[in-house]
Amino acid sequence: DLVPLGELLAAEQLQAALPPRARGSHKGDFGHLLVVGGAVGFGGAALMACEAALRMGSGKVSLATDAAHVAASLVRSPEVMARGVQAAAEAQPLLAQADALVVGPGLGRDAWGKALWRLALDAAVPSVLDADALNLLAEEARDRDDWVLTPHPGEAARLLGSTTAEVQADRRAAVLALRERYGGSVVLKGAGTLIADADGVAVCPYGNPGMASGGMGDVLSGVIGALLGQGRTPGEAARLGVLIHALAGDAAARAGGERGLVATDLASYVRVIANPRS
Ligand code: NPW
Ligand code: AMP
Ligand code: MG
Repeated sequence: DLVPLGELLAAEQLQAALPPRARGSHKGDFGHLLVVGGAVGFGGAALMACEAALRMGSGKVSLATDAAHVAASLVRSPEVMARGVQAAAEAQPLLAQADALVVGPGLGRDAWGKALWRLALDAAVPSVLDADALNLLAEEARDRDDWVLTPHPGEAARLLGSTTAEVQADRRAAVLALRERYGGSVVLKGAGTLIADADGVAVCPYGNPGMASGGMGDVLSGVIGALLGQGRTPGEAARLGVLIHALAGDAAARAGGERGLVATDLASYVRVIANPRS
């Protein structure tokens, strides 16, 4: 373990990467993100990705989800343009408007999820693939330069046809193997998240065990998707998104403790971290 894992991400990088907005900006300057996910029982995952994206500065956020979730989503987050899609083709007009996609939070792997997955991947829009979009990718491999894959160790194991223990035993080898096989930029989550992109491997030294609770990864996918929609390259979006998400988790833990930290606690801190002061 004397071999450096890769470049360490540093909080000091944020200020240069996140300058103040130009005074004459309008929402069209900050991208329209579409989140595709939320099978019955998992509507929260997709909605948390939407809310995180808004806090990361997306100009507009749309949600394509099971129709059962639309009313509740509007009550909780009226900023999100939530649409119920039964047949996957109903998502086509939404895909045509999007500058970036997040595909996968709570998507499921049944016929509905699979059909939406196919349509979204064929849209050739810069994308974050998370959760079930990764599980489906493991069943039907594809390779693209313009996506960010965000597996946790269990999803990474499915993508590599190995086990979680094998992934964790050599996380650097695993993240490089994922990038080799699937292209794009790859985020291997967990304590000491690794990012493999065209510039090599980066390590995130921030984040804390309070973040080991359901929905934290869904928030990360929204943060990275928002950055993709704002014109960042997949590598930039992955590195910056991981850094902001981890620092937001640390700020939330400082404020209220690690135990009992929940994913929706992060949103307001994402906003604070995304507006660094000089
Ligand atoms: P084990 O066995 O626990 O040790 P799954 P999921 C492993 C949605 N959600 N280090 C873990 O290992 C998601 O978006 C919806 C080591 C286990 O084997 C998905 O669509 C929510 N191992 C869907 O649910 C909130 C690790 O991975 C496996 C690890 C299923 O996603 C929750 C578990 O992963 C959730 O986000 C680590 N750091 N991390 C909602 N409110 O709507 C993971 N593992 O089987 O892919 O299940 O991640 O819960
Ligand atoms: P998911 O398993 O998809 O919900 O993703 C969990 C998110 O929380 C990822 O961004 C992880 O890196 C982060 N996370 C979970 N546990 C820890 C930990 N012990 N230290 C740092 N980050 C963590
Ligand atoms: Mg997840």
